[in-house]
Amino acid sequence: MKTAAMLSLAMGLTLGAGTAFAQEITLRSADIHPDGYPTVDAVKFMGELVKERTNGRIAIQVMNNAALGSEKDTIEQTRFGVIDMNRVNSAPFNNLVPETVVFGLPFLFRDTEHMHKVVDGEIGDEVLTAFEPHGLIGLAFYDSGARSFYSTNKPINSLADLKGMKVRVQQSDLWIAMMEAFGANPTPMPFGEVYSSLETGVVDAAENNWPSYESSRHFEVAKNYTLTDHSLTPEILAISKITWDKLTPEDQTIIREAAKESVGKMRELWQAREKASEEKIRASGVNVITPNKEEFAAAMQPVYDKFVTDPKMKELVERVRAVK
Ligand code: BDP
Repeated sequence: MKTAAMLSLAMGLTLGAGTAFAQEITLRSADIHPDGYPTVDAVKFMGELVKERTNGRIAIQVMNNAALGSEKDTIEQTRFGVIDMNRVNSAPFNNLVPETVVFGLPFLFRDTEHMHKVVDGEIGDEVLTAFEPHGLIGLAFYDSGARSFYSTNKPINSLADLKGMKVRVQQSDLWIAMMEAFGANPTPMPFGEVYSSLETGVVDAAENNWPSYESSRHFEVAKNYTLTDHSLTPEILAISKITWDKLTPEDQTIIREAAKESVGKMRELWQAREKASEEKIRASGVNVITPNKEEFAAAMQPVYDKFVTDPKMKELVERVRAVK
């Protein structure tokens, strides 16, 4: 039988002080967001639950502020067990785990309540299970609000204004196709490069929710925010399968449950942050535009034609729509 010390070494994890109750396992969890962002605090909350329930044996160390790299890079490192856990938007997972595409489809969720019902139900569980063949265990979905466009010089008042605009998108074929269907010119890049790209004119626009638009300070350089609410794509919390397989079934259960319990906390934090970010942005004098959303939604058929082709995906979309 492995001793705790050997187990820790084998996992490449931090050793504790060596007493019976010392911390034996430290799971490093990546996030690109700054301190105080709801995703960061939700994983910290999960860490407290895990610590308590393992009598301090397992700790989660949130390495946020992109300390471990951009989302696409950290996903790879998590698959290879270099990083234990990762909180990432679903978009950078789209190419790797095709089932995640469904939650990013434009205007598919009617509202947040609909999205919650879907991700909390059996469809959500199926999508989380779909991570496993790719070296990851999906633990939970976190809220990410609705994404909308923000632009530097030219305000987006209608769909026609997006024509030919260089728009930053997340690194996902779905998102590239979405921007093309909007008539824009998509430029995929990591989140950390967006501020300077907006500032220097590498891109004319980007899109995100209120909290990210605010925390990244993109609102200082792109002062027109058009509330298209085109996608409610959630965040994903996943753990490396390599790390997972080294944990005991009991510890796996503790982690799974704590992740699920952090979802409620995250939703509370999210609601408050969304409101606070919106207030801050409006007070800063950003030109907030309420467009005719239907015009934007009507342009999305090519995205569905391209991504909702096989019977499995068609069925998934139908089932999402059927959730009342
Ligand atoms: C934010 C997500 C973050 C993404 C970012 C982006 O929380 O995970 O990296 O958008 O647009 O809303 O890249």
